[in-house]
Amino acid sequence: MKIEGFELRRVGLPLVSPFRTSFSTQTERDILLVKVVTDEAEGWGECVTLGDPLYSPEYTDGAADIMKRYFISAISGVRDAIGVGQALHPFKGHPMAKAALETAVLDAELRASGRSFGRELGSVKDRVPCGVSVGIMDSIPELLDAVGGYIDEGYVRIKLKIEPGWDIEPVRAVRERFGDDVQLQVDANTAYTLADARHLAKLDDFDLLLIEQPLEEEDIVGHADLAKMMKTPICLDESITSAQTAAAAIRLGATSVINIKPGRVGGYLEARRIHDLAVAAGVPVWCGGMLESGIGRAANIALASLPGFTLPGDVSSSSRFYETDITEPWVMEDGHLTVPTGPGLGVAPIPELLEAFTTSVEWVAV
Ligand code: SMG
Ligand code: MG
Repeated sequence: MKIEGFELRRVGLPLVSPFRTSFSTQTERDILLVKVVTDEAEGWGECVTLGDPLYSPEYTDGAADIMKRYFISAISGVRDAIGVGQALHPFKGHPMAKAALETAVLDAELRASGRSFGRELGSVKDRVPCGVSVGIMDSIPELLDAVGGYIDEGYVRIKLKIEPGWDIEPVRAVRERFGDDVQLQVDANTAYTLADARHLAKLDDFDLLLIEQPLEEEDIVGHADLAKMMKTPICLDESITSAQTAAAAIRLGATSVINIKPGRVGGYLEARRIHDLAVAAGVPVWCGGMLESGIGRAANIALASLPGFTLPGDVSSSSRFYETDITEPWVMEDGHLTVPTGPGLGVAPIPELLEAFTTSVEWVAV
C-alpha cells in the first residue's frame, strides 16, 4: 500500500448539553479528522485531543501542527500501520496525533483487505455494554435527573465526574435514589492530592467499581500509597500513556483496573498491547472515551470487544453528546452497542453531514 497523503479536516459538533469536568466545561467538540489516501483504499482516523491542553499536554491545533511539521513527512514510504508506529517512535510524546495517523492507515489497510477492526484486534463479542460519563452539575437534583434519564435509556454503568466539593454527596445521592445495584464509578481527572486520602476513603461506603485518576498524572507512587489507604479500586487514566507506564503502574500497585484510551496511548496497536499485559497480570480493563464522533466511536467499540475488557466502557450512543453525528448514529439497544464487522472501521462519514460540520480542510502530501 502506497500512502499518497493525508487530508486534515476540522469538524465542529455542538454538544447536546455542556459537559463539565474538574478541569473544563466543553460545549462544542472541535474534532480533527484525518483521512489517508493510498493507492489501494482510503482510511479515517479521529484525533481525540481537546482544544486546550487541560486533560493532557496535547491540544488540537498543536496536533495538526506536529502532523504537518514532522509526522506526515516521516511516514512517506511507510506501507502499513505497524510502519507508522515505527516511523513516529523517535518523536517524543504527542500520542493522540500519532494515534490518529496510525488509525487512518490501519483503516485503509484493513479496508483494502476486507478485514474489520474487531477481527484485527481480537474481538470476541458481537456487542459491548455501554457506560455513560456524567458531568459535574450545579445541583444534586439536576444530577439525579440526568442519571435517571441515562438509566431509563438503558446505560448499564454510570460514571460521575467528581472534584473537591462535588464528591461524597453526589455519590451518596445517586446511591440513595437508584439503589445498590447500579454499577457506579467516579472520575476525578487528577483533582486531588494525597492529603485528601482520608476524605476520598469516605467513598468506600458506596461500593463503587473504581475511582479513576484521583491524583496527578505523574504521581504513580502517590496512587500506590492511596491504594493502601482506601478500599475502592484505583483505576488510572491520564497516567497510562504507554504499555511501559501501564506495566510500571501495575507492578507498583498504583492501579488495579486500567482505563484504555487508544488516543492517550498512541493508537489501537499500543492499546491492544496494554490489554494483553493487563490480562496477563489479572488486571481488568475498560475502554475510555474522548467524546468521539462516529468514526472514533466505531474503533472504540471494536476495541471494547476484546476479552480483557470486562468492565463497561465510556462507550455510549452518539446521542449522549451529539444531536447529529457525522456517521450513521451509534444507537444503543438494550444497553449495548453492536461491534461493527464491515471492512476497516465499518463506518465512514456521510458526505453531506461531513461537509455541513466542516470548518476547514487541508491536504498534505507525504
Ligand atoms: O466519550 O464518553 C465519553 C467521555 C468520557 O469522561 C470521559 N472522558 O477523563 O475519562 C475522562 C474523560 C476525558 C474527556 S473530558 C472532556
Ligand atoms: Mg478519566
